[in-house]
Amino acid sequence: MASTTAKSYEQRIVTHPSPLAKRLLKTMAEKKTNLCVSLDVQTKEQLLGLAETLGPYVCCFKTHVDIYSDFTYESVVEPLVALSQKFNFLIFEDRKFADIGSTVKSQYTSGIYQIVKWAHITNAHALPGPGIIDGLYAGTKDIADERGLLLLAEMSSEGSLATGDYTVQTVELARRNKEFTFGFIAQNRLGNDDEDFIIMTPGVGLDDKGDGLGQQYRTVDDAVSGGSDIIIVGRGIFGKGRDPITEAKRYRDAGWNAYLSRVK
Ligand code: 5BU
Repeated sequence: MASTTAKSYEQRIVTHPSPLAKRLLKTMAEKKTNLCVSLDVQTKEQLLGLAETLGPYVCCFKTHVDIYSDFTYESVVEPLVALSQKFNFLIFEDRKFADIGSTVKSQYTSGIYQIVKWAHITNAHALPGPGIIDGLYAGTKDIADERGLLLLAEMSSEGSLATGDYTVQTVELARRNKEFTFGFIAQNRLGNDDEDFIIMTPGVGLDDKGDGLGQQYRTVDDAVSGGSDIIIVGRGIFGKGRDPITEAKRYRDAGWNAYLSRVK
């Protein structure tokens, strides 16, 4: 087993090059959870309701801010940020930026969402090349709080083109700015042991194999033993007929036990 994967979250806090990653690892160690819940719901009432109920069980909530039908900055972002302080979780806007540096800088900082102001973490495709990292990093210039970027190195969906050499080159790109680019959305451990990239993994589900639209689910044990540091779960927790608190505890326990087995 690679030595990074065998290091505890506490050990990794000390040496990690990214201030945001240090904060995330500290949150995980304190709350004993490596669960990130993906809040893919339709309204702000559902979003804030889940954030309030599930706040104690997660290290992080992931949002798609452009899918809430009644979005306003004041009624969505401000209460979500207040909840993140109340329950000590980070916010990850799954924006998947994919344009030239100058454009992504504007998309990150302005418009109605102003993502950089409130999302501790965001992500980007490597497709456009190094300028996308430089542009997003430039967008953090006036922000006092920690900010971090994940590159999409692999995807969970069937037939994804982010494989092989594309994944290898994405890892190479992340090495450009390790204070900001602290890890990957991926299905496997990536990078060298001493680089300690954080791997966040979607496509995790204990009861389903897929969603009929290309999503593919792996078990928690499979993801974490393969090198995932944080499991991302959406419908497995709040899908139809499920009790979100029961399921969040189940995924949190499964994720934490899988992590403990890895660091043993
Ligand atoms: P689900 O309900 O657990 O299937 O939701 C998964 C979430 O993770 C959803 O918000 C996707 O947009 C997101 N996702 C993914 O499923 N697979 C990927 O490779 C990436 C993101 Br990148």
